[in-house]
Amino acid sequence: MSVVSYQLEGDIGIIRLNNPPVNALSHALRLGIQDAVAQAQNDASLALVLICQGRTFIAGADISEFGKAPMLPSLPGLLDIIEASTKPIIAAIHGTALGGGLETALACHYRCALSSAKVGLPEVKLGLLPGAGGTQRVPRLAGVKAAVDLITTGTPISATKALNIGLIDKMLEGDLLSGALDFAKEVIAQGAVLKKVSDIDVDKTGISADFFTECRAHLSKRFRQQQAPQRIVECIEASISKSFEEGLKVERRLFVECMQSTQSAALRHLFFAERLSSKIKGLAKDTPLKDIKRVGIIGGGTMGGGIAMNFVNVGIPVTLLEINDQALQRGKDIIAKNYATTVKKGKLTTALAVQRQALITGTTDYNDLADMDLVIEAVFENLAIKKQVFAKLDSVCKPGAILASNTSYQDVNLIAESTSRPQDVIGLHFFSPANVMKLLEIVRGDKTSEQVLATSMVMAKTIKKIPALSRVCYGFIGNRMLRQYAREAQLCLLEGSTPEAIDTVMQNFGMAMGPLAVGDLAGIDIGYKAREGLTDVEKGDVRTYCIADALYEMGRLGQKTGAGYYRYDAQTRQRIADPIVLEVIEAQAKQRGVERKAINDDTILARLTFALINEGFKILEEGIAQRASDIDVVYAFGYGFPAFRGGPMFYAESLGLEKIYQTICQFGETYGEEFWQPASLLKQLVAEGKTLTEWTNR
Ligand code: 3H9
Repeated sequence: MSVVSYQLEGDIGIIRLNNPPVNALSHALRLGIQDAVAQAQNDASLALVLICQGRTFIAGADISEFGKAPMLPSLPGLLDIIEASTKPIIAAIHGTALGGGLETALACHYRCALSSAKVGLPEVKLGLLPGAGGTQRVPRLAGVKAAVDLITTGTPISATKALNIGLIDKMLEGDLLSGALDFAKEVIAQGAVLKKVSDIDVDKTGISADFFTECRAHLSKRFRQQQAPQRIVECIEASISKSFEEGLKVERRLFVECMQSTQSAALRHLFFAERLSSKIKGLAKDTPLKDIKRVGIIGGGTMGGGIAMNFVNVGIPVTLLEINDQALQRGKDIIAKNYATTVKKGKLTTALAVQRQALITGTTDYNDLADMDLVIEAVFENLAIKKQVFAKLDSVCKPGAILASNTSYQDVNLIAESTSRPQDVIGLHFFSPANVMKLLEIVRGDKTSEQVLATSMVMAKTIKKIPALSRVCYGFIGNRMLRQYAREAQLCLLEGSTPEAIDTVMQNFGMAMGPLAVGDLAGIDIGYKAREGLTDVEKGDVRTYCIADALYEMGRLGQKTGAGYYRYDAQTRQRIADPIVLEVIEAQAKQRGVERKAINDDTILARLTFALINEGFKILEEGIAQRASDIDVVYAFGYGFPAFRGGPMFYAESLGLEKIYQTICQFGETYGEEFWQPASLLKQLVAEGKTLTEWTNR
């Protein structure tokens, strides 16, 4: 079936697009629209309606065509043709008109939309800018400030807002096609005027001389190191200082620059990685799913409470189990406090917050979990306790219920063994704060059934999480890699660096926070207590945790005690470098016979990131992760790795595997082979001259 059809209905020509799933502007679609517009110029039509079939209006340019040889007509070329039509074209929008989709609508002479529709220019999230006139047409319709806001945030807006700021002309309810046809008749009745956005002058009122300088400064803070937001400002600035045609030239030049940047390649990689991570290799698409209508959560602490919020936020009732009434009340209070914060921020109404909390039932009786479709255990991180909980669940839960552990480290296979139904046991590793963080690591036990796996993937999407599949190993994908990253942070401290130097390097790299500031936020006691359950061999080299242990023993547990790797101002919570910490580090170095020497920023960066990458390769070669891009998803959505670097594995590829391999070998000689053994897969790819992408697609 053709992706574009054209049909005359009375005196209105209807151009229908049908390119599932999201009507992306592929070459075939562009060609089809071009032909339809050409055909309409010579027929009896007086106006044209451009409408899409399926779930949405055009969601943008076809991202999978980026980086390939251009095929005519280009999108800007097509939009010139649309705007030059001798008959007015009316875009009829439903679903989401995004990126090149909205730009297509803006090149039409009129726009109508269902009130449920959204419009936006999300290119910035792909490291791009709207490259088909968006930066020149939005300021003409909506003004400069609204344009800066819409295009630099990339956040779609509602049809109501779009109507208010002038991006659409008419809001419709009910059947879109009949509403659009009526609107077309109105346009014809009023003389079929060709309203071209490019003819409008940009309104400069209220735009001060330093408006754009302030925008740039604000954006360089908000989107640290990202190039696209700055270039967007340059385009919008051109919209007021230059003609439409000249402005388009600026936009085109900067769009091409963005398109060729590593930042955009990284963000586009993550776009597809995010969608691929929910697909399980070897699992049939039609694997039957289980219904998840009621969820039980064991443990009402920060984690359990946060997990509960995810379900009630999408209308799934939760039964929260705690050890006694007091603990239960504490749990409910934490949830209430979280909701109160959301309401205070204006992100939720009080009524909705109350409605959601009403979906949570508290209990101290395991028998109340008998009817649950899914139970998630979020108790203390201790294998023996978890096994007891699962044995209990096995005795009370109905057959077929999914029994999940929110463990960060424990062996899901051992947990499963404490039940008579290991096929129903799975790891669902949420990240703190669980109601906010996007990532959900789904841990597949050796016996976890395909049905439980497939259901968990769908459930993750239902609660708006991004899932990534991991096999069982200590720490799974994320924390196993993090351990190596933390190892290098500790060794750098011991060998000559400081918390501030390390955190600054990693923040400048783009991490949301440096590793030591994260340690203070999470609590230094967490790692200490986790180590208590390990043998000396499992703990690893004492140099990798002696400083943390020393701080723990001094009662410096991080932010919660006002001191850890830093001191924290009691009022402002501002972190301050603390000379006592340096004394602790120096004392530990002396005790371990380590001579402290300055370590430069490049070395700190390489040591920390290459430790992550090397472990990522090991995780791949062992089959713990399904694919390299899943590791990137884990790090970008769960650990604050800068999205514009694409995740650790994409970053490795962009640096070149040979360079990483050579540096790791050299680190082995300098810092000890006990820490630096290149992963066999890395070694193999370098020897074969292959990239990670080639290996993934093998
Ligand atoms: C642009 O327009 C540049 C122009 O300014 C200038 C050009 C010169 N292309 O997200 P979903 C696929 S840049 C290709 O799961 P949802 C997606 O990979 C673009 N493929 O659905 C997935 O494939 P699969 C600006 C695309 O309902 C399937 O569609 N636009 C594209 O949760 C379903 O996607 C954007 O950035 C695309 N543009 O969400 C919008 N979009 O099934 C990007 C989607 O094989 N898209 N696919 O895994 C979105 O934000 C969401 O997909 C959308 C639907 C909200 C539309």
